[in-house]
Amino acid sequence: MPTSHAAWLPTEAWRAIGSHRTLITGTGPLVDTVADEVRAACAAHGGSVRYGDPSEAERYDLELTLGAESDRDTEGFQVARRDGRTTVRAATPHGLLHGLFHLLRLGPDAFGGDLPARSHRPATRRRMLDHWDNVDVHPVMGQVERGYAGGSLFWRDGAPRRDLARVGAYARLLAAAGINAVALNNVNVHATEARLLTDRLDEVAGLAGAFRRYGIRVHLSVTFAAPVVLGGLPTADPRDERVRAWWARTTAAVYAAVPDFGGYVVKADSEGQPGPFTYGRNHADGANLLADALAPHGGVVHWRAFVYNHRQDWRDRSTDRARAAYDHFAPLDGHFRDNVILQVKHGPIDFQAREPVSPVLTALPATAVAVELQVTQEYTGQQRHVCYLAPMWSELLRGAGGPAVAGLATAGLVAVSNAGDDPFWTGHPLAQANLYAFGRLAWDPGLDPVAILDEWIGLTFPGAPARLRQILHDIMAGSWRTYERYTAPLGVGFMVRPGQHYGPDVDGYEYTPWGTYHFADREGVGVDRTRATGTGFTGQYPSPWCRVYESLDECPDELLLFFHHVPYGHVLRNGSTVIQHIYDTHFAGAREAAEMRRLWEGAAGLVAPELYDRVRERLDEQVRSAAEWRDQINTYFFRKSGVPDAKQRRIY
Ligand code: GCW
Repeated sequence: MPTSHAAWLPTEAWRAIGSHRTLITGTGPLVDTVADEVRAACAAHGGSVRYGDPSEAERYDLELTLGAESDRDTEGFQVARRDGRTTVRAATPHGLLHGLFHLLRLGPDAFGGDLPARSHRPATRRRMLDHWDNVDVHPVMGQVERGYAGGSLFWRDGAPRRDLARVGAYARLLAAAGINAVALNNVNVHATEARLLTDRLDEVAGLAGAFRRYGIRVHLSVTFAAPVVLGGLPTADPRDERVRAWWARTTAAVYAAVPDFGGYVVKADSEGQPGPFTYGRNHADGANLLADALAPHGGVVHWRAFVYNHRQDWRDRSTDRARAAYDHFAPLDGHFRDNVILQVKHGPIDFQAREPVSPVLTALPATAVAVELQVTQEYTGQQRHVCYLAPMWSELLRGAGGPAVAGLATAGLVAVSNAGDDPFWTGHPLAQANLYAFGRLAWDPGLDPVAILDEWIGLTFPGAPARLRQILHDIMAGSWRTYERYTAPLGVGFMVRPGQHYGPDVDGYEYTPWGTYHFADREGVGVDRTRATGTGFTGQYPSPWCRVYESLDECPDELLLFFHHVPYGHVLRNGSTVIQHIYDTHFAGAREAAEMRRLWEGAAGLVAPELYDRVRERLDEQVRSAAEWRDQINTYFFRKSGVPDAKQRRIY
């Protein structure tokens, strides 16, 4: 395997820590990890480290101390600097590790003027990445479903990869971003992958060892049909005693092999995966079955709420995919065990560049909820386009134009990973920032996404001239908005090539069973989801959002076509008509993509040539693709509406 890029942990980023004298007190495997990190930093930058009792004669610039904070169950830590000495105190080894990475982010500021004592702790307990990695190469989806960064870090062609060093390096990057849980395999669990739970458990144990060194617990995606396909039982009915006993036994064996195992992830009754509906049971019955097996060991089940009819008749206007999660799960609130975490995609459809917040999140006060984001850029340019997603996530978390997700994700944040065996980890080198930013926002949803970007730039390109930092900032900060401008307009979504989900195909999904339609005709476009005349989806929101989204006057422009079918001449809140807005944003978006490429030329000679070339090559594709999007979308709507562009630009 080629050596991989250092991402946000290059040796140079450790200069401040590595050039001072550090004392580490505490014991345990994770404290050893902390000590190893500081030792490596000192070896590179000339500092010194003492691990254990302080020596009388020495004076330390930095003290990392375990066991001096009262709050024993968090991963928190406290940082202060006084009288020329920086101190990090934590009650748990996990806290100490996070404290070390906090100092790394501070850089020289960790050793400058006084810092008043400040406590830090994560907003949520579980900050998790889901891998959609397959063990076997799937005939359609490949080694990693929706993976745009090469192969899997864990498996190749049906066999485990032996390179645990690379997994260890990955774990280290994740820990430095604040992530503490990883689900190893795809939620679509095929035949070989199902066996990770039983006879291939040693592979899980091996990976768990590599992640454990950085305080990360592993989880496994399992198939609901496991008692049948692995256990040879005639049924997987959650009420059947044999099934319950099988799960209890199998789970005990998992914990015998991996004592700190995190739990299961389940996609049930969804896109062809088996589930409790087969047995006339509901999703609380299904989730509780696994929860009961995990409970004695302290494990959790992440039960996905991505349940909808993917065999819908496009002629049927009464079925609305957006309603599905709420319709299935809101009635079950209060019926789940404490160790069930309902894992809900942030939007009601499927990781589009713009969606409202999923209303089911607001309807589960008695259920532990995790919100699922997609770091892998399935619908946002597949890591061929620069699309820095943290501003979108931050809007969702803070509640700009919708309910604030941060307060609803009571049990954590989960995201689909964008990493693979690519030398840059993420295919597009700049897509590393999405992985980093997800971890940082999961730790603290209140962080400013642009500040996170600058932090990532600072760590990844330490010592870079200000000019390079500015170029990266200018290319990336607004790139999600740019992507939104040249793709599907005003929240309507899904105008992508079916199956692969890359590039424009306006009617690609329009007459399919997938429930993702835009209903454009010669008069107008958009999905009427109102209570008054549409599918009634707006009624799933609590006040004030049920009113805001229902009302043409109040609905945010960005979401207009998600909630309403309007004539092309409809005037937006921003003063433009819908059709003119489509033209204007598409010309602007494609122009901005070209501007990104122009800006990148200024980075020549300022970054490693391989990185420069990789980014340039992808920007070429982004510029091409953005122009294609612009022309197909504009032409389509011009032909449908017959309304010319007020600025008379070229439309085909
Ligand atoms: O967005 C869709 C993807 C599928 C994926 C599914 C899911 C893993 O196209 O590839 O399957 O979502 O989230 O389960």
